[in-house]
Amino acid sequence: MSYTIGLVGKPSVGKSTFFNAATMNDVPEGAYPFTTIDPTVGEAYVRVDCAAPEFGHTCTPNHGYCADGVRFVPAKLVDVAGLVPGAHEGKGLGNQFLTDLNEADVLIHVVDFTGETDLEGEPTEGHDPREDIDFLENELDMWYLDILEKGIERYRSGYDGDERVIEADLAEQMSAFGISEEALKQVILALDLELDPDPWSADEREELAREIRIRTKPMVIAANKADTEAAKENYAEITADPAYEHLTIIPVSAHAEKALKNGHESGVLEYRPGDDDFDVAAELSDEKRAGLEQIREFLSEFGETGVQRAIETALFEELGAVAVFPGAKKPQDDGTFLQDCFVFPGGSTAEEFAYFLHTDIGEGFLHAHDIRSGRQIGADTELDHRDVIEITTTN
Ligand SMILES: Nc1nc2c(ncn2[C@@H]2O[C@H](COP(=O)(O)OP(=O)(O)O)[C@@H](O)[C@H]2O)c(=O)[nH]1
Ligand SMILES: [Mg+2]
Repeated sequence: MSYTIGLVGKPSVGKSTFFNAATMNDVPEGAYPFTTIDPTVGEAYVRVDCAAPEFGHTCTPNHGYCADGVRFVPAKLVDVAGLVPGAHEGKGLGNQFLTDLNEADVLIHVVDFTGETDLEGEPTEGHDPREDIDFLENELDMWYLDILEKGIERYRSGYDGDERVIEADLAEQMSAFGISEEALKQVILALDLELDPDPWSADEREELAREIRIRTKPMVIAANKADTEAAKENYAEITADPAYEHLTIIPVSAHAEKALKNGHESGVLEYRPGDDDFDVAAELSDEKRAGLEQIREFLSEFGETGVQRAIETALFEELGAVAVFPGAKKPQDDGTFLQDCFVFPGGSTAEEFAYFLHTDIGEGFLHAHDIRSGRQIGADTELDHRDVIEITTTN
């Protein structure tokens, strides 16, 4: 299992640029956990400080790669094109769009913060990026509402005399969103609604759809093209707007990330994705040098291009995932060490981790060891980010 991150946004905001930048990499051939011929599906990475140096060894990753003590752990990235007004009604690429969205555990909404593309992605001036943010949220909410209404119909068309339970019918109808009956019940009650849809007004149904959407499709906003003055101004204004406080907005220059990765690949410079600086390794024309200096300024202002940060915020902050290394203290006889690093739901226990690794390991679970402290831990112990865990089984 691996998480899927969906890149969404109207046309011309920089989704493809972001996607290409994020999925270009240093990975040795054969080290991909998933290969695909679909050009809109690729392998991006989250950075995790490697645990191997703490044990005085070098890791040998099965997937992704390690660069100077930083593990780049794979995560699936999908370029979900086709967001147009009315996508939830099947307009544009409508249905494919919704299928792709369904599969995404978390979204990165790429927004053109320059205000120089309108809602259809055509050139304009002075467009407010807040409209794009609202637009996507509304589009998702309408999609959820459609399904919610179907769940209410399901409830109403149940046999007379048969005891209907609204949260059960909604959970069934919304199974693709992975929300449990209990969680649904809590959302309904938190909105002060009765556990019976008959008295729910149209506004209340919309509000409920929105709450369910917020819980099941977490998202971050990539404030793209932040390398331009217009985008910087909008970024400052929108992040100060209390109406947008509920969102995590990350300044991004997909362009800069792409340029640095291209430069790295062609040997012109040395750059590790997500770093706040790079080294120029070749003689360059004045023009190229000036371009790179602009990128350097961007990095010093924002700390990084934002591509890595957007991906990592999506998984670690919005989804609350953690990365754990299964492993032993020492390299194996064949020299391999800390080959794996898995990203999975935060709050998972040692036993759940065992099941995550393999059903046999889960079923045979005896106990586990926290390799760093040397302490034995029980089945119910919740694992922390960057734990190194060795599992002992009965078989
Ligand atoms: N200034 C600036 N332009 C960008 C950036 N990312 C993408 N663009 C430009 O925005 C336009 C649309 O980019 P593209 O990736 O094709 O957008 P998509 O339609 O959302 O996939 C292109 O002209 C890109 O060069 C960025 O970070 N900064
Ligand atoms: Mg594109």
